[in-house]
Amino acid sequence: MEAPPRPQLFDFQGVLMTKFNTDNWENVKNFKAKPDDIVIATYPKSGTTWACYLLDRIYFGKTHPEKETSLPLFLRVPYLEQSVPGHPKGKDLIDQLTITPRLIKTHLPVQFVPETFWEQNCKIIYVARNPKDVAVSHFHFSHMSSAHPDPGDWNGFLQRFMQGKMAYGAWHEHVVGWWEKKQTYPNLHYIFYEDLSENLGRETDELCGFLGVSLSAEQKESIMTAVKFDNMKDNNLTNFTNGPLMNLKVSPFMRKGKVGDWKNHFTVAQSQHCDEHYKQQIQSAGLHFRTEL
Ligand code: PPS
Repeated sequence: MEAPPRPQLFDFQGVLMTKFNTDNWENVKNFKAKPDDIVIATYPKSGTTWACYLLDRIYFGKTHPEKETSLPLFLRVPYLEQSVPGHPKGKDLIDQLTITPRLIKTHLPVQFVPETFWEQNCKIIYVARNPKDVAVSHFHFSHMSSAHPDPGDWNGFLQRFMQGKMAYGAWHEHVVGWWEKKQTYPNLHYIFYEDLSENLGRETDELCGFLGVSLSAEQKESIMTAVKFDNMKDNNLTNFTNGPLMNLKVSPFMRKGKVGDWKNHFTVAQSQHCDEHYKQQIQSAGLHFRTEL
């Protein structure tokens, strides 16, 4: 089937979205969570897939090896609000899952999360990444994925990114909204991509503490190997081979996987402008992002 044309952004209840994430809204809004569902929430391009695979390996590395050899990660950890013509809807994929816990991916800003997840007190893992690397990753992704409007040139893209003219709205509103939610919702574990990059073992231990899971040394070792960038890049079940609306020949999904790749794209002026732009909003929320390790 031919890919549908690139979508437009439109104002959806005060946030810019595309129809590929809102067309199934009534069903998403009325979704019925189970108390042991686990949600992985992020602003796009912040390490979602990495966290999804980490969770998948923590829960199913030993007990469901057959899933590993047959189903790609995007079917094992469905994308709740995804609704793309010719592809199964995320919500329906979740309903078809027979495993426990169900792992659910979303990019929704916190105010759009279906009530059911709060009512069921579900565990939620939020991954945040610094805005410069997110912008670069998003720029390349928007070239290869027709799920987003055409990115145009880098400078224009960066300006629109800083203005919040992206699907799911402004980066800073997303990371701050979820950060504020964490202050009142204890079942939310907030992780930084940069911390995962710096020390995956330490972050996995903290994550397992939050989840109430204990791993043997052998299990942990095998998970650490599986979720390494190079291994996920070579793994057709995690590298989005046959991912919806993607052309991996334009740019691989598993592109660089680094902290600081922004230095290869930003001019000095763009970098200063970006730092200034986000400083106020982020600092006043008590958040801090590292842009290099
Ligand atoms: S999406 O489309 O929003 O779900 O994308 P998302 O998975 O959030 O982000 C994609 C970026 O994450 C990088 N990535 C990783 N980095 C380090 N280690 C591992 N294992 C890993 N897996 C994915 C991926 O390469 C994208 O970042 P860039 O900077 O483009 O390489």
